[in-house]
Amino acid sequence: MSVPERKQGEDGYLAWLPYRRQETKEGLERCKAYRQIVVAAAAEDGGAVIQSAAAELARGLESLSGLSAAVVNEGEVPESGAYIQLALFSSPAAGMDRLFPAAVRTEIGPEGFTMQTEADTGRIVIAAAAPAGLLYGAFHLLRLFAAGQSVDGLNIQENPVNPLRMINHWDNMDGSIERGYAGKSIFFENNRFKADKQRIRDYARLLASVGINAVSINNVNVHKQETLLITEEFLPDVAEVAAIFREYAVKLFLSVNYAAPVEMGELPTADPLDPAVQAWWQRRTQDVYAAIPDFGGYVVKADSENRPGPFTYGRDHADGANMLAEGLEPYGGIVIWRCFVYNCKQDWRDRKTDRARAAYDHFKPLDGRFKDNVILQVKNGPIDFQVREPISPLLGAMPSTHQVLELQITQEYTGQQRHLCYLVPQWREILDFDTHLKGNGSTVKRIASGELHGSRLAGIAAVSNIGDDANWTGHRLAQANLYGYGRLTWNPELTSSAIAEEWIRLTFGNGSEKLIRTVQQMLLDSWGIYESYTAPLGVGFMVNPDHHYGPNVEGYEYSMWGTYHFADWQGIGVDRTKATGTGYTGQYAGPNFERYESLETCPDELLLFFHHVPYTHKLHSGKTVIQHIYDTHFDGAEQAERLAAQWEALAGSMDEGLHRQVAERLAEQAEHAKEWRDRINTYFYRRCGIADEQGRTIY
Ligand code: GCV
Repeated sequence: MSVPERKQGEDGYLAWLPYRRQETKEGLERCKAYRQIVVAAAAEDGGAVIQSAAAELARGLESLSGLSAAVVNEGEVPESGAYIQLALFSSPAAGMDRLFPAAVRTEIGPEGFTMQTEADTGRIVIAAAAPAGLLYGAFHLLRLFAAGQSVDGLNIQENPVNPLRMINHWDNMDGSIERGYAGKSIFFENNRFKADKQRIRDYARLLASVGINAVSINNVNVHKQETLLITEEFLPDVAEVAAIFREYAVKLFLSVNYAAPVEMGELPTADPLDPAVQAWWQRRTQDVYAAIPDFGGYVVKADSENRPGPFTYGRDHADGANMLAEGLEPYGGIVIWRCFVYNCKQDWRDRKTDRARAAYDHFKPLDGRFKDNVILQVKNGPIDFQVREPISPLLGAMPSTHQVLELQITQEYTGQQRHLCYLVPQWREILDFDTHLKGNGSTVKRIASGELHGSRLAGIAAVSNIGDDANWTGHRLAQANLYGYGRLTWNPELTSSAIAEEWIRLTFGNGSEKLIRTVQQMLLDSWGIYESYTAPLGVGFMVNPDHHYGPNVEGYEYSMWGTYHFADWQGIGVDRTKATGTGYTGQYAGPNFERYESLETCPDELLLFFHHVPYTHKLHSGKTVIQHIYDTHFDGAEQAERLAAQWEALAGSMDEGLHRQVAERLAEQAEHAKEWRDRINTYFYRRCGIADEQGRTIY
């Protein structure tokens, strides 16, 4: 039976899984040939995930080929011709020992897969030790088909590099999303779970398709209503959502309120060393596991930005985290304890007090005190997801403690999905950064994967950028960030450019080389462009308070102690050196400490993060700081216009509605970039009175 050609992916709902009809005869023939999927595994082997894998293959090939595809029993295996077989290593599929000898099998971890095309029959066998591997293998194969690649002679072995590959939602039960830029929550509305769960299922597929294996569904700022998620009132709903994610091998976590026993009026204290508090959490945790036997665990933000925590009782973070961990331990659950801890009311006028120091100062002394089922979640930078920050010195600095790296996919400080900002290049830089903690090559990616310190629990988590907008992310091109996050977390060696190309091909098809190359270049340039017209030289925080959108040089919300970056008529920047400043540089290991401490070696792009300098200070680029500010802001605004023009040239090569939607956002970005340019340039011109060398108009 033939499947009618349908609109594939125009509104963006199918994201990178529209499985567009293959454009070439060869590609089409290939997809037509592989429309039978055979599962060789017993039902008790994790049936639901394997069924998802088979169903995804059938759905994908049907859409790619325009003909119906089917999952067939082993008994109905076609005698000749190609088909796809999904097989666990333990299952008795024909030829398994020959295709996957012991040496190959031992290379495949619990979530990995191997894939081979049998030379004589053309059969493609995807094999794995466990169901999740089959699901990831199925999506991998679909990527090859969709990109129009040959599947002859496949011989692939893949394992995810990071054990935990997680998405954190900052969704509230009233349906709002903290730092959400693409509509409302897909989970909650009116202080309850949404009745229609189809969208959650569609989301689970998207996550699994890029290898995500864990999700927390509610905001780390846990308000009154979300505190109740671990009670009998909401656990049945949580269990229903967990079951949907389970079919796609994604484990569910909840953010919990540290003061829940008090908030719920059940105890007078949340002191972690109080036996009544311990028993309370054990009881609650038991209830959670009764509802969801494979529940992942708790995510906790404590003692930060007015959230409750163990400090109230004179206890530290290890006391707090361990108490929760004890309750989770019998069930294999974990505590993900966030290190985004700082005192937002701190007076920094002494020029020694420094928010950037906080995470390291709080947590480093606690190394070795956390239970084995606690992971500390550390933001990539010491401040807060700015367009440019140094790497947090806490990453890897606690060799006896499990850590997970935290990134932000939602574009809180990078244009809020109204501006184009492809973040994969930023994440690559973070992952490739050498901390030198155990000699050269002690990169963040080796810390994140757990390899550097031999950690049992490790990985990467990131704040989600999706909502209930038809296309999930508001800006259609912002989908590339969610896609890229998953792919990079699976394999941090993938290049930004390769990931961009994959995403473009899957999203827009392979039909137009011009479209592929143009969008790829736009994505790759976008972070640099955004950086150039916003906060210069790593200084950060020049956004409006609270909502963090748009330029405001003195807009830091905790500015009651003066400007964030000490800009006056002579100079700008924060002296974070050990010699004369806050001493923050001393938190870095040897070579990095020296590099940042010295004005001579500090990289230009982070200069104002580490040093206070006169506007006339010469950068390595040869320009003065003030001229750099003027130049990058003029240039950035021009480049933002160029992005819009590049997109304009693609009119006619895609659905009109889609083209228009992105065009509108790019036009808005170009206008807004001018506002950024003018506000920043004017501010600094008025502060220092130094004219632009090129005599351009500064308003
Ligand atoms: C969820 C920043 C954001 C907050 C966020 C916080 C955090 O301060 O602006 O919205 O709160 O980080 O990561 O906990």
